[in-house]
Amino acid sequence: EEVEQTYIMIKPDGVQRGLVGEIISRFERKGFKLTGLKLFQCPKELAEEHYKDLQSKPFFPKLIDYITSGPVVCMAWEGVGVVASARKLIGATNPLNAEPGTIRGDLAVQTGRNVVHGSDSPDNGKREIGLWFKEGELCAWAAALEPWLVE
Ligand code: DAT
Ligand code: MG
Repeated sequence: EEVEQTYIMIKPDGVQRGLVGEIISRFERKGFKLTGLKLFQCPKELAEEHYKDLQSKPFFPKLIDYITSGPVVCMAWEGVGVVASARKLIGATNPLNAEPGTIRGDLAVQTGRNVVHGSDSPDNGKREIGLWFKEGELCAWAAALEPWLVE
């Protein structure tokens, strides 16, 4: 298994509903390392760049309105296999199909209000962290508990 980075974002509904602590806790307790964190009002251009692969979808304008409708919490997380593991912690895109125990399965009901984003590949993890964070906003740090999490 490789050490990877993923971009996780609590969407405006997660912030408005007071789920920030709950969501961050799930990644912390799993054993991943937080390397970037900020509350941020996303400009339209950045939302469009982030979701550019979905540009042709009929729901694209609504998606951009949703993501820019209030502050989001931007996070970079690092760890062994973190990209796929974070996707499992988050659950299926449609919260009604997401398993109980996942963030979307426990905390959301609709695709258009699915509270959290997670990168879908290590390459997109790097791309998205580069998109949402400036140099100097990320913090490389040695986690004292690491030997208790990774052999
Ligand atoms: P995910 O967020 O699980 O990676 P995705 O990358 O396919 O899902 O889509 C990005 C976001 O776009 C998703 O979180 C919510 C929205 N979306 C996707 N499919 C949709 C649909 N069929 N109707 C409305 N919104 C949709
Ligand atoms: Mg996606």
